[in-house]
Amino acid sequence: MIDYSTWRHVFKLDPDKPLGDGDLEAICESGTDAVIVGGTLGVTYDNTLDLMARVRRFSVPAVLEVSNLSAVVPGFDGYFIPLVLNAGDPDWFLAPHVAGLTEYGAYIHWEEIVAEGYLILNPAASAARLTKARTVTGPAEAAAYAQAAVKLLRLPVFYVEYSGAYGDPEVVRACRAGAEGAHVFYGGGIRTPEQAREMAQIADTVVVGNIIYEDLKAALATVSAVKQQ
Ligand code: 1GP
Repeated sequence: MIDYSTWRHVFKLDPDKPLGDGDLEAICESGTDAVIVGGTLGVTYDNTLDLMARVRRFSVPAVLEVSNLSAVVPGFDGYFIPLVLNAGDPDWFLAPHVAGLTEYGAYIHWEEIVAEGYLILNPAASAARLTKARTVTGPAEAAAYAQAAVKLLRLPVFYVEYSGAYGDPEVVRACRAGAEGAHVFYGGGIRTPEQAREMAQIADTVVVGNIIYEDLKAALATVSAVKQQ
């Protein structure tokens, strides 16, 4: 069973984006608590397998955030399964999950699976466009989504997803309050130690993604910012 309860900082690596061996080593040996492999576009079995094999050379825990049924690669420590709570296209809420279970349901090691209530808050993010994510009107509605995920659906994880944009701390705080009892991940637009620290004061775990590919040094600086809190 993957234990994410103590994670404060994780890096999210996109199988579709190139990363040299030296940079990958720096990420995996940075002191981060885990590496999440995941992306929205261009994720394939081959590029996911390749990245997993490379991450596996290091001792950092590695999980796959499943976004594409054809790219479910065995060998990760765990599998995060997003349920996009504000998907405007209902097919994105549960249809892919049912399709996957129809095919592979008998082979799944359930102790490796973690369901995430996923709230997409940046309308410009690829995942928002793909799922036709509904606009969240403000903190009150964000809190309601969190309550729906945690209190109604009893999901163990709530993921506040601002992918590509730095989030509104008020909204994240509302999610934190609504998701009481669940583990809250925050991801989106973290580029500085200050931003990492700010979101780490609200969420249980902060996720750092894009900046890895733009400014590795800045990405690495987020680790100690979160850990020194
Ligand atoms: C993306 O939440 C992660 O799924 C991290 O977001 O890439 O904007 O850092 P960024």
